[in-house]
Amino acid sequence: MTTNDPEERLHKLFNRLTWQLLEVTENAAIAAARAAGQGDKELADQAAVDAMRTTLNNIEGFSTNIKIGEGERDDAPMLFIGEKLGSGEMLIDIAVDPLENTNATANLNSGAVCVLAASTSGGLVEGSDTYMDKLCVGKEAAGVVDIRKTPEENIHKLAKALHRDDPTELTITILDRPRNEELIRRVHSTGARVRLITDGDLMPCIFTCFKGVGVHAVMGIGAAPEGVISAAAIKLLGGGMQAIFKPKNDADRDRLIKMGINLDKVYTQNDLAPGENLIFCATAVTPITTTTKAVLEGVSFFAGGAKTNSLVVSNYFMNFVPTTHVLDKKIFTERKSEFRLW
Ligand code: VTB
Repeated sequence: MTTNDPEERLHKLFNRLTWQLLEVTENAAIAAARAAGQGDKELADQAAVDAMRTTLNNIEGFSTNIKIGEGERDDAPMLFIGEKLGSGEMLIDIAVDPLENTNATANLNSGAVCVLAASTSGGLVEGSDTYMDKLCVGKEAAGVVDIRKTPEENIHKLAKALHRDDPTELTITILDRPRNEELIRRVHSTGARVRLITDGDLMPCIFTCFKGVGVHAVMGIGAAPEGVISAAAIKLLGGGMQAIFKPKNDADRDRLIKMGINLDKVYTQNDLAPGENLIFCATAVTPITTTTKAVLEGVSFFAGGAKTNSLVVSNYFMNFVPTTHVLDKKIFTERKSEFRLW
């Protein structure tokens, strides 16, 4: 059925694109999971990058422009900024982290995810693979906290916004890095509970938008590509993000300025992901957990196939999506009777 209503047409196109992009992160997660547990993070990263590139190249109806890609910072395999994939008519911008948390993948620990955000052209901020100071909170605290204020002040404001008498029931996720040490100390001083993570601040940023998962805020300096990707999801989910770009050296500073980044500005989710139509897809490679929950199960293989679990959010759709992939039809058909849903 065709329609001439532009809004309805866009809705239909974006619904189709959402499922197509889900396939991109699903395929990347399956590829990364196969290469996982070898103690080799590059191997898993390369597998995810290759799967993403192939799937993006084959998307029908769209071509994609990589606006922000991960990997420059640590010379890892990557989808390059400016890389164009596919040959469809409609141009889509993509911010991508083919494999977020390669360390966890290498040793089959929890917290690894294949993730991307997409928008109609111009809807995602272009930025080099640099650092970013982040403050992410859910809806109630979105207009209340201020990244320019002290951590102590923000924690107390957060507690009040979440109707807690004091901060001891709050859980604040922070990347365990020397650059965040001072912040960690100051958050501890408020009595708030700190969840220190070794890698992977992207999904916790998004979980601040969900109730009941024990992620009340993410604070501290992490990577910028992850920041832009999480901004898209936070905008779609109605949470609040504040971010300041933190160049790693003078050359990086110059490059960011040339790209139009204002280093004094506090960027919100709306600045980082200004697009009106956005899509976010994340497929877990290994389980994605918070302090209280396993939010997404990782990839599991069975004879003839694999199961994946994803979080998909767009202007028109939001859900956790479990998928069973038949990868070898012959084996799957022969062994179907043994197949279990979990
Ligand atoms: C984080 C985290 C990533 O990089 O952004 C972190 O989310 C920050 O960079 O999983 P450094 O490791 O350079 O401090 C990762 O840990 C890896 O990209």
